[in-house]
Amino acid sequence: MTEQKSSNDGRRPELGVAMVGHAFMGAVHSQAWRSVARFFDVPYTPRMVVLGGRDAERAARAAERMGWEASSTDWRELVERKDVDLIDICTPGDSHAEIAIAALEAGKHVLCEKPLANTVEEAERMVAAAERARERGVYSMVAFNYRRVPALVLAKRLVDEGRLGELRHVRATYLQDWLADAEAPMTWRLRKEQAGSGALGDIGAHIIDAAQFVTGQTITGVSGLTETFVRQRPSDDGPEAVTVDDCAVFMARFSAGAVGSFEATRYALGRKNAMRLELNGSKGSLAFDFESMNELWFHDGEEPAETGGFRRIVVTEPDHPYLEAWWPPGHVLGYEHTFTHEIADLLTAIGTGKRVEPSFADGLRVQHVLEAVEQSAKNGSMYRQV
Ligand code: SOE
Repeated sequence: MTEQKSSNDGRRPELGVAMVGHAFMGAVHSQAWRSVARFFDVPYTPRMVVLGGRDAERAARAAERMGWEASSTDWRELVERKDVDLIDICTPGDSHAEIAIAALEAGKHVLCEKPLANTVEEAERMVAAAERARERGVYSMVAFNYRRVPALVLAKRLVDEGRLGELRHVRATYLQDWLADAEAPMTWRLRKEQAGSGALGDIGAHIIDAAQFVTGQTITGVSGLTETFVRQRPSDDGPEAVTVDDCAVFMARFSAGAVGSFEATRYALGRKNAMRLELNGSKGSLAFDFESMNELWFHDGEEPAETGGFRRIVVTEPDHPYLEAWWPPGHVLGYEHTFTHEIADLLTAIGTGKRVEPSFADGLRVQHVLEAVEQSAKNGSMYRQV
């Protein structure tokens, strides 16, 4: 449990944070650690103690740029530090299990980027460690940040209130195009041993978790296919084989009867970060596109046809989720705000002892779906129970 420390603003104790990894996720998590206590009434003031990275000079530069007090090249040292209470894991998936389990066993809270792990086996070990740690008041969360998009929290609220009636269709796509150029160089995200899978685990994981979160239903079976369009790419040592999927397309059954269609790709030329979700129910429909993340489209099937149709809700009112902490109506939020929201909820959970989601168990549930899609794809899209 985090011992009370002198706070730098006198009002609340500090929580020492160490972050491992300083690429895109490290940068956006750093923005969240810097801003969370200035916009949300959280029980701790985060102290950005140390940033971990593999290369000493690059880690030192990143620490300076992102606002960390120090840097280190040994994550094991961070896990043992007495002035660190929480480990934030922003590394490729092949190190999530080792770092998270060591941190939890050292009594540190853990925030781990998605997907939770590269395999179900690793995720199961992480869940076991998280459950043991939870009994000692040590908390953990997996960073499916799209659960903290105000429009998707509003969507979940409308589903939970029954405004869509019985859900029939879930249509989820995550469309990017950063690999559409066959000459784009090799990256860790294209190596199975580092990333676990390609578009499926990287961005497919997001729409699997978001669909389960908004609908409140879990995926119980899938039938899917994957494809790798560009099978080798330039690397420092010459052409290197791509060992993961470039896209994944699958159908799904949900636990309360809805049927789903999912697509995750890095080749949707012209689509930059189009994470989209549409739900059709017996009484209404919802549609969301992250590229217009402050808007939710709602069709109220109970509205007379004369004035019916999808209407655009601009999700920036003070009583919309999280918005009270930010700007006046119409002054929209961005991608980085969702990370501040998730860290605010994690700090609140640590301070109040309330359960926080998505838990590592939620991350394991996603891992099971990912594995089922890969197994289905390997067996001629044969239907696989999750
Ligand atoms: C992939 O390019 C990626 O960075 C994902 O890894 C993130 O989780 C997503 O939020 C944005 O796209």
